[in-house]
Order: sequence, then structure tokens, then C-alpha cells
Amino acid sequence: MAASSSVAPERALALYRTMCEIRAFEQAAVKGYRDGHLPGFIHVSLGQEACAAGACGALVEGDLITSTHRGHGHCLAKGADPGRMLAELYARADGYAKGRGGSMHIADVAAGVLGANGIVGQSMGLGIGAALSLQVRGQPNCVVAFFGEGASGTGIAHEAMNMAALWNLGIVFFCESNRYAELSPYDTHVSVPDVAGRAAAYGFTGVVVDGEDVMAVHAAVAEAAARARAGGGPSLIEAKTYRWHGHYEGDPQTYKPEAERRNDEGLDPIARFARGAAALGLDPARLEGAREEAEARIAAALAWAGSLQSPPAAALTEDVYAGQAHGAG
Ligand SMILES: Cc1ncc(C[n+]2csc(CCOP(=O)(O)OP(=O)(O)O)c2C)c(N)n1
Ligand SMILES: [Mg+2]
Repeated sequence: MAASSSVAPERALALYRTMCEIRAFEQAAVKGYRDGHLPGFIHVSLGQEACAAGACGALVEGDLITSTHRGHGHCLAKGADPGRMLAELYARADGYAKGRGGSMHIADVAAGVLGANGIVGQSMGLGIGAALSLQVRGQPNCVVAFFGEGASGTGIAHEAMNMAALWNLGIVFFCESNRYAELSPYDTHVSVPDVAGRAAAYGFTGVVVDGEDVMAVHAAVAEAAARARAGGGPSLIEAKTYRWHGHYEGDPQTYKPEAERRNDEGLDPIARFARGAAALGLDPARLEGAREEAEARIAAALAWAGSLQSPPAAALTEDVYAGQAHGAG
């Protein structure tokens, strides 16, 4: 945790609290899904909390993010409201997309969350568009575009990185390298050991960071984001992490080795932080307090979302067709 020494204890504690919120949120979502209360599909990022918390914790007012199909953590860490997110997951009218979009369509522009996205790789294309907008308006902010190592093989990933370099856009491409793309292990679909190495092909910096260490993620993104805001152009950060659950909730994960399914490596960014907390000036009581606050916030959000009624079936097609009001058919 050498990178952490310059961070104030309060800031480190905030990163820990965010990780605990993401954990509690996704555990609640998984339970709701398994109990049959939560319609639609969910992809959770349990085990990857340090990526979202560390990256978004390094951002400032006016910075923007684009996210993926596995975006609960990103949205929460950037400031989306957990109640409205859960309402969306539960298909309630108070959800971010009036309950019509579900887990993969959460956006909160006021918080700088330009949207989760079910189309793999599009977070990078949308991210450079947002970065170009900041540049044209002369706004000294940056964009973090989250994506997975699976997305790194899509055409749009390479187009986006090329264009970001050509136009010197203020963007941080943040790869959550979680060992799998759907059911495919990293080695079967990425031709190089590190996605970060691909930045060299476009002439900008690419670094690998320990994605289990929230302080290391925070330090790497703080540096890249500062460069982006100052007109220094794009960067690529690859955070090596591990997806505890399946690709989608309910995935039997038979493609994972048994030892990995049991998590014999003991990968857990929250426990990892707790082990190093004393060196950050934090005692166990403060961690416990932060965890309790996080869990209470999510419990309150869940209680609120759970108390809402489903919209009437007759409202199903409202807001779906733009031409509806004109009776265009
Ligand atoms: C353009 C496109 N191709 C394929 C899919 C199907 N798909 C959904 S998630 C996924 C794998 C993504 O892997 P990765 O980028 O590593 O993200 P992770 O799921 O590991 O977070 C695929 C192929 C899709 N949604 N969009
Ligand atoms: Mg992946």
C-alpha cells in the first residue's frame, strides 16, 4: 500500500464506505433476484468493489463516467442514488428509467453518470464523445470510461483509443480485467498478457494496477485524471481483479476451476483494506462504523424501493414510442 501514504485517513475511510455500500447493494440485489422479486437480468460486480470505489473516488465535480452492463458499483460510487437504482431494478416508476430499463440502463446525468450500457465496448465510444464535448466547451474535467477485458477486443475499443489519442481527449480508459468475458477465460480471447500494453499502439500511457487494492486504484486514477484535466490526453488503466459471481446471476460457473470458485486465493478488496487500515491511520472501530453506515443506507434504500407499487400494466408502452402521441402507429 505504498501508494496510499499521501491520502488522508478520512479519504481512505470514504473509499472503504463506498466499497461497503456497493457490497451491500449487490448482495441485496442478488437476494431479490434469487427470491424471485426482482425481474430482469443482473450482472453483479461482487469482488470488484475496489475498482469502482477507487476510480470514482479520484474524480471531482464535473467529471463524468460511462459504464457497462456490470455497472452498479460505478453508478453508486459516482453518486447515483441507491433507492432510485433499486427502484429501477424492481421495475418501479420511481426508478431512474421509470422502471423500464432495469440494471443495465441506469443513468444520472446530474451526478456525472452518463449511463450503464448493455452493448459491450460502447462505454468507450460514448466516453470519447463526452470527452470531446468537455474539450470543445473548454471545461477542465475528465471522463472515466469503464470497460472489461472482453470489451478490449471490440472494434469500438480500438477506434475510441485511436481517436482519443489523435484528438488529445481528456479520458481515462479503465479496464476492469476480471479474468472472464461471459464464460471465456482471459487467455482464450485476449492475445496479450496485459490489456494495458495496448495503449502503446496508440501512443499513450497504459498501466497495470492491482484491482484488489482500492488505494492503488485511487492513486492510479488520480494521476491519470489530473493529466486528462490538464490537457495531457488519454490514459489506459488495467485493474486486475476477480469476479466472484457468474457472468449473470444464476450462472452455474462450471467453466471456472474449483479452487477459483471457492476463492482459495482469498480475494476480497474489503478484507484487504481492513488488513492495511492501521497503516492508513484507521482503527477497527472506525471501519466498523463506516460499514454500519453503508449497510444502513442500503437497507433504507431497499425498504423505500420495496414499498413502491408497480406501475399499472396499462402504462407499459408509455414513453416507449416517440411518435405515439401523434397516433402514428
Ligand atoms: C456488442 C456486444 N457483443 C456481445 C455482447 C454479449 N456480452 C455481454 S457481456 C459480454 C462479455 C463482456 O466481458 P467483459 O468486457 O470482460 O466484461 P465483464 O462481463 O467481465 O464485466 C458479452 C460478450 C454484448 N452485450 N454486446
Ligand atoms: Mg471481464
